[in-house]
Amino acid sequence: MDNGIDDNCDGINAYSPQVPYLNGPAWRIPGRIEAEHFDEGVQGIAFFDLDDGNNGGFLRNDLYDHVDIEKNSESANIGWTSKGEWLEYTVNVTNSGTYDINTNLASGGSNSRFQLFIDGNTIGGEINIPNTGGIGINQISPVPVSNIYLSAGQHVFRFEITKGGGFNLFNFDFVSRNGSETAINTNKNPEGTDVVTSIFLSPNPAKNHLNINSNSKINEIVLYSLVGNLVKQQFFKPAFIDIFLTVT
Ligand SMILES: [Ca+2]
Ligand SMILES: [Ca+2]
Ligand SMILES: [Ca+2]
Ligand SMILES: [Ca+2]
Repeated sequence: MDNGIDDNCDGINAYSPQVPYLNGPAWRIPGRIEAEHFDEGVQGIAFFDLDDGNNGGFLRNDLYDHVDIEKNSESANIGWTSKGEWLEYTVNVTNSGTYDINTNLASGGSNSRFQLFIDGNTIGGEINIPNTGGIGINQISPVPVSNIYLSAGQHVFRFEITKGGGFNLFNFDFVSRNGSETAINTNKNPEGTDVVTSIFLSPNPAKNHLNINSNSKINEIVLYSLVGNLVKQQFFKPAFIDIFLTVT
């Protein structure tokens, strides 16, 4: 007889669902996802890390948090990376279309590989990680996976290390190849509070000059061309700014 009670539930190992970081909204695509803002959940559900505890001791330090996160001079990154480890991010693709995914990482060697997934399906092939000159924040380089079709709506994006390790992982940029658009992103800083950013670009699209203004502090601008090539990356002292960029 079905009494409505699951006999297998002992009431101790509470089911921990996979939800976006800090129970917030899914990360918007196109846009940037910080690597350390992987989903809430437990080992094997939202992430997999090979050793117990957070070796970097930053940001996420509950008993069940095993991913290794370290503070850096700008925000935070995943460190102590190894083959077999993976991270998942619940994302919301605003428009169906073709995207480039730049994985921004820093590596002192060239013996590592990663694979990206959407909803458990591989996207692109396994990608070789180049030697970017070291694992520091000044040695970050984008590793592209290009021309990926993503359908609109909510999905789970996964980054998985399939060979090697020892690199530092900073963030992912999802760049639409369907045209430039004004980005409005809600991000969270390492302390978990919301940073709402509205970016206004004019003209849009731009050819030689681009005006950028924002309603919150900006410390980095990354510009891509309509075909997804990196045009310019510039760091600023965090400030409320109006920027006039000359793109050559
Ligand atoms: Ca999962
Ligand atoms: Ca760990
Ligand atoms: Ca690790
Ligand atoms: Ca980061």
